[in-house]
Amino acid sequence: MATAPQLVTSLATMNRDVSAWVESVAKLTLPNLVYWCDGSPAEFQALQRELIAAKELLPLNPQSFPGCVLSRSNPSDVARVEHLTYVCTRNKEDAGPNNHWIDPAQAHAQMDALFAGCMKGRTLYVVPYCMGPIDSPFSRCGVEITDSAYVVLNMQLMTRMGRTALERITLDGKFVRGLHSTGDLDPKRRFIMHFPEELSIKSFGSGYGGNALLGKKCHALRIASWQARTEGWLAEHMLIVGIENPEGEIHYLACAFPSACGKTNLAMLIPPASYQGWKVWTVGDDIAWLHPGKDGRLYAINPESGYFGVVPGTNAKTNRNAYNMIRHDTIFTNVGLTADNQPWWEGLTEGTPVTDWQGRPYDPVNGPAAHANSRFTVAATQNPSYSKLADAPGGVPISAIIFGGRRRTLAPLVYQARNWLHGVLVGAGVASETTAAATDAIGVVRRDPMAMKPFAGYNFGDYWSHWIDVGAKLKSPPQIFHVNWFRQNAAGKFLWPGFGENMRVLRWVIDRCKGTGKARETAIGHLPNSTDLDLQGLDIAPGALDELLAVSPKLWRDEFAGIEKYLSEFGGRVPQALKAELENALARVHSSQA
Ligand code: OXD
Ligand code: MN
Repeated sequence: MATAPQLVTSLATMNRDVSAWVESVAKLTLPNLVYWCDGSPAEFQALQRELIAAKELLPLNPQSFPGCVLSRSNPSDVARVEHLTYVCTRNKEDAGPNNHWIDPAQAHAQMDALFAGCMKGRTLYVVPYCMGPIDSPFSRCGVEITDSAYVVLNMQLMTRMGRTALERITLDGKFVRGLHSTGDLDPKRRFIMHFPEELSIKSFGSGYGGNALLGKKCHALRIASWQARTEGWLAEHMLIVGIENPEGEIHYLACAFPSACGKTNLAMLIPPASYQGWKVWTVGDDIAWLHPGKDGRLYAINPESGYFGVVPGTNAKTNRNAYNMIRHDTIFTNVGLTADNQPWWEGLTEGTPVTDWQGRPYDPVNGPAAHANSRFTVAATQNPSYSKLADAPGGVPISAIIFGGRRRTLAPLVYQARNWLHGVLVGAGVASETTAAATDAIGVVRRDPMAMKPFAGYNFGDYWSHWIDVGAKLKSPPQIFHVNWFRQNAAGKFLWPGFGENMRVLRWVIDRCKGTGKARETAIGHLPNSTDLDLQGLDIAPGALDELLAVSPKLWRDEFAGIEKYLSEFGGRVPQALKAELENALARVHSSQA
């Protein structure tokens, strides 16, 4: 482990609550050194140099990837661990069947036993951070204590971190306490525990992104969703993107897709060649905090300041913005290497891997060169499509919410919910084939309401009620849609080209929000006719669009029966209004012939 740069003492006396907590944690974990992070570029550089000297980071080719480094995680620690992630509420029902639960007292005892003495010989880093623009009333702060310098570097890119955050914590008088240690990386001693009633998190035994960068999934989704319910807003697993038309009008969309379904790609999409004068502006690629505004619209901020994106598949054709963005000052985790020390991953069209993500000579019999869940961490400001409003304290007004999933069959390319309540049902019914972002089986369809299955910090029944309540506060609520970029034909070929061409679907979405887009009404909602989508210059197989826009009543009857069964798991916590909406949806699909 690297030794830390010089101790910054001034921060240690800035906030008594934080200092007292740090002291008590140090007493438990027994570190060699306590280091308060100030978030300065000099600090980042010093820590990075130390990790390079300690061979924990490898510098990449300084000509082609200046400022870039490679981290190789322990091979048993490459993804989120949902089966080891808990929400510890006093009442089990409050965590709901959607979360693993342990009694908070027992959870604390179990975690504190793991933390006891775990930082001997290590440095304890104190990482004050702010989720959201530093001057936004919607932002919320936290402090992560960690013994991983890799985590510190990532937190510096992903959050507003250091001195300014600590100043804001002192003004707020409140912060989320996140305690993290990589421990000995033994998967048997790995747990991620959340205590929403106490606004605290304890994470032990993993150094990987979502388990260890506590500002991200643990705070900005699990704890924040709880905070949001008590305070009247929504914390969601959504990208935020602005689409500007040639007349200069911008519509902001918030899109919820399960992990590794292309949120980062959609957030920085490059429109097709025929879309002259259209621009895309990224506000966020993973998380949105949504607040009802005084004007009756819904406003969104991105609580993060960086991207922790999936690397494989990124190339100049699929996502030129991301491809350019990660060519400098980027932390790569678990990618392969070329002979001249450039990062390499599957989907890259140039270069040849000689070393795989575990540092072994590359041999295809061992699997891919880059792990399927290998990641880049990069500051959002490096994104060529970074929105000027990404730092706006009041956020951006949302015209549409778009849910989506990875479905080979059933879900059409796009459809629009009839109203907010129907949209909540569409969101609650989201299902998707699982990906490598978590350590479970891949490719299995599972229910993932609002793409929040791994991230909602409380009972989904209460969560849907809260969604309905937030909608009731909005005079001009966003329109709600569902998309599926992943539909396949009988031969298993994707029917829709995806990536930049998704712009055509977003255009229809925006036209619908403006009241100009045409649609047909079906049993599941409003769908475009093939002539209602802009297909100019699109090369698509004959008949593909008809298949993409088909609604099979038989399959949807089964789907709604599945949703009904799923909702019933939440018993009395499911809002009556949602049950009634489901009954209506079922009745519509039963009486539908087409
Ligand atoms: C992520 C995820 O890392 O959803 O964003 O797993
Ligand atoms: Mn995510």
